[in-house]
Amino acid sequence: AESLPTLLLDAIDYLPLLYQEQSLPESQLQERLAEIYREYRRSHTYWQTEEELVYGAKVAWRNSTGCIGRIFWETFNVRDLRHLATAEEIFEAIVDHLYQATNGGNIRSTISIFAPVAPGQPGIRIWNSQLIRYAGYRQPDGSIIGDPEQAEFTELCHRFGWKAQRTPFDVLPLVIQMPGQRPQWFELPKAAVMEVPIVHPDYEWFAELGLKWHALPALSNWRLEIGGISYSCAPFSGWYMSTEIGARNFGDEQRYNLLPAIAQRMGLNTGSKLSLWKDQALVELNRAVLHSFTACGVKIVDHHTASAQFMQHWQREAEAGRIVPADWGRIVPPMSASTMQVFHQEMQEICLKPNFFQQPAPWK
Ligand code: NRG
Repeated sequence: AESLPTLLLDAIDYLPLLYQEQSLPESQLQERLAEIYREYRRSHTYWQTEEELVYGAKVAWRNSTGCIGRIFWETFNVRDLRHLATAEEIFEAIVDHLYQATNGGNIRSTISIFAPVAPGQPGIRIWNSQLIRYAGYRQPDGSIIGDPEQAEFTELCHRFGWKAQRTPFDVLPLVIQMPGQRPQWFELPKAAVMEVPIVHPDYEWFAELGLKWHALPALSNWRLEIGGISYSCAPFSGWYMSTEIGARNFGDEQRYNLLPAIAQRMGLNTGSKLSLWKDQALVELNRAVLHSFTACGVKIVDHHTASAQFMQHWQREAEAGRIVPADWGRIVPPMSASTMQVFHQEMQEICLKPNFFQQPAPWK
């Protein structure tokens, strides 16, 4: 027998999963597969139904081994935007995504899915790694103002003609590239980007550090794959776990690197590693993030609650007869690890589909 192309094999994998988990009639499954096969012979691809798309996005989240928040996978708000044809239209839909998903602070997990990759062509791409990110500016002396993680992308934006303010928290423009065209950049409207000024519940001086962070984590460079079809432009967002900001974005030496400044203001003995000044500063920084988001009415989860929710998800999935594929190193939060149940849980990193996959940077 002739071997089937990967796209069809993946469709033959996904469709029965959809029909079984959603209790759709078996007779219709055979009919749909036959239809997909005929369409494939004509066009080397097939157009998914809205039902196939929506459930596929939810299962892709469920299969994301690095995500601790997967208990909410069924509540994913999936926006079918496959009909949009220009960068301008996509930009407007993304601004709309920001408003809908932020929802005045009561964040709703949301994904916006744009047209799939056509056979033999490049797909639509958003060049930003996240819809909202702060610029990083390399100084002549080698130091960086802003987020060092964004220094390379910030330089690209400059070359496109973007004019920067050079504060530590300048929101980067959105860069959208349609297949076979040059990338276009757009400034996000201020009102669409909710931000939280960081203050501390006990330390008044904390506000003087002038820190803030955006409310919405919105990943924009992953490829969504459902039933063999690739969506190279499918930005999605949920809400933050506090350590993402307090431990990593603010604490990492290669990011905002704030622990030394905070320890100094706290009067800790930074001259001795065994004073555990970094650990103490880390706790206060994370308390500040949780306090500030909560005070502003912006949804956020602490790492202890997230861990408990993940274990509950683990149990629920077991009851449904499924395992939870998981990457231990990405699930276990970056502080106080052993105080959480996830630390003591053995995990299996298995790649199931539908899923989100990394794709090469479009400028490389
Ligand atoms: N650590 C990154 C965001 C990664 C995804 N995290 C989420 N996703 N919470 C950061 O910006 O700090 N989400 O879809 O909610």
